[in-house]
Amino acid sequence: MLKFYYSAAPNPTKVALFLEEAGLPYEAIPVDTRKGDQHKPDYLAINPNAKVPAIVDGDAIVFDSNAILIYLAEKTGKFLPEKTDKARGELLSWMMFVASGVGPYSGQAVHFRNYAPEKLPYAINRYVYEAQRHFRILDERLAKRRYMLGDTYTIVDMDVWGWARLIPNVLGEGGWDKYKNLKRLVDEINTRPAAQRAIALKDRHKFKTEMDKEALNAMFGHLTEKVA
Ligand SMILES: N[C@@H](CCC(=O)N[C@@H](CS)C(=O)NCC(=O)O)C(=O)O
Repeated sequence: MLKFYYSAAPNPTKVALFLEEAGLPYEAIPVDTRKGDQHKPDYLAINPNAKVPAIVDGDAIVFDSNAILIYLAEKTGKFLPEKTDKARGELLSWMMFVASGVGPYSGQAVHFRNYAPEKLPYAINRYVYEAQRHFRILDERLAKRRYMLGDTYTIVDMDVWGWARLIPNVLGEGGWDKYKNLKRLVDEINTRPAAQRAIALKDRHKFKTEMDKEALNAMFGHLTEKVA
């Protein structure tokens, strides 16, 4: 059975959404990143980047949420747009936009707003600005179509949902104010039973919730190693 290495964080949750939507049987294996499970040799053999999610599907190992979504969609033939060059171009472009923009900038905005030991106005402004800019581009696209690629619900919508559903955590209070179209998509996906099962998956295992010294050191290697 497909093994799904996960935590309650946004990137694993979008993969959980796909698995639930597609009805694929899977074994959910917790990786408690606040306890440092991501750095254990057994897990590093699956994902050398020491992050979740990852999957093991027979002899295929896939890490990075965006790669996993593309892999699973192509393997099952589900949640893909029509088979045209135009649609494939849009699919890949928006998947990479989320992978290289929405995810990293949202993650850094959360980091500098909530976890950095010093409140650095320059860093907070840069990452919140960039996160906002990326969400605005998604919102503008969704002003003209129901889903990211048109009339069909695809992995791009799942990818977008992963971080967009956490906009208040990323941007702070009032975070949703400027993104009505994006909110419409997130609200619609939230009502899907598969999304509710994906969000509830974390309750199957007891993950550490405290962000104490052990958790900070496990997740933020730079705290214990000065390189610059
Ligand atoms: N590009 C990767 C990013 C993965 C990532 O940053 N995962 C976070 C959870 S959302 C994680 O594992 N954090 C624990 C850590 O950094 O130690 C993806 O999309 O899967």
